[in-house]
Amino acid sequence: MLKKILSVLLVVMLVAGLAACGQQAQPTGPDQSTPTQSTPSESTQPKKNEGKLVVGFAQIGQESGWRDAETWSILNAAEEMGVDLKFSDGQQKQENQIKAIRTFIQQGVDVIGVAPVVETGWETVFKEAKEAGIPIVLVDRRAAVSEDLYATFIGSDFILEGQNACKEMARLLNGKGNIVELQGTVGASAATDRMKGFAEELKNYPDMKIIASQSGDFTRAKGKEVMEAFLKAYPGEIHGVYAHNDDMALGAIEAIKDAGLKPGVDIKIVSIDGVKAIFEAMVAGEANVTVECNPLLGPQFFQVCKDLKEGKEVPKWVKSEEGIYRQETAAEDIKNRKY
Ligand code: GZL
Repeated sequence: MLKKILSVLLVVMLVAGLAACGQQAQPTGPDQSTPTQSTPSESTQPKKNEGKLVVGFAQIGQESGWRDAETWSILNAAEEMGVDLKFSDGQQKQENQIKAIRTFIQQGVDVIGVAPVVETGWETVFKEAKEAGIPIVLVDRRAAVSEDLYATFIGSDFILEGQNACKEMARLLNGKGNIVELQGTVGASAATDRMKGFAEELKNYPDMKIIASQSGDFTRAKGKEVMEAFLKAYPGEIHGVYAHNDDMALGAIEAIKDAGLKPGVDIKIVSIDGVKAIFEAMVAGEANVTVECNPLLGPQFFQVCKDLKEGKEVPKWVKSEEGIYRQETAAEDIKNRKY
């Protein structure tokens, strides 16, 4: 539903020619509110950004419910905190994000935020931002650049998320069984480190093993497609699914049901994010665990931007605090979920 509203809004805004750089997104929030934001074109660029904080944000795209929640949080926080936000939707392409960053540099924003779709390929454009005296803030994903090219990383400990997912899978399988892994976008820090963390922890369970791994690109559709292939390749041999995000797990659940099996029972499902749809699946008994990855980073992001504009020191990593949610308490937990 959120996706449908988002796409309609996107079309409306594109027709209205509001695209400043890349596509603009205006999703409604978890409470279905639609935060508005000014995306002034070049001509209205503030001279020296007196007083008002002017921030450019190069978002990845709209690939998952988690991403939509993060976008909503950033748009909503900009409105609540009086930030002049220039927002670009990269449609999951690095070249669009790089283009947007160059536009923000020309516009003379105070701070540039980016959620790097992949870890590599940022050196040149980050150096351009540094030469222009504009700090870069990494939001929710890391970039493989030297520390002097970004002010801070605001996001989760993906290795810990992978370790926790493995511990939960071991609890569900009593430490014994075959697991298939649905990996996130190839080259994305969230995928690389969630894979690393799970594999590290797996060494403690000699009777549990990953029999197949493949990228589902963090999307529900690809997650279903990959799971269909796994079920054909390993009939009756799969005991658990480890998905790097809930959207791919939801796709896998569809595939398992289409194959006449019971997800959450015949095949245990452990994923990461904590979006509402996975809580609904857990309430229905079709998923077992979600390891939370907090997308509501808007307020933290703009507080860091304000601190940077005022010349304050910021830590190199602003870590998100997150929990682990299980089927047993999902009916209660779902009442308090914000996204
Ligand atoms: C994590 C974020 C990941 C989510 C996915 O910080 O980058 O990207 O886990 C999203 O749902 O697509």
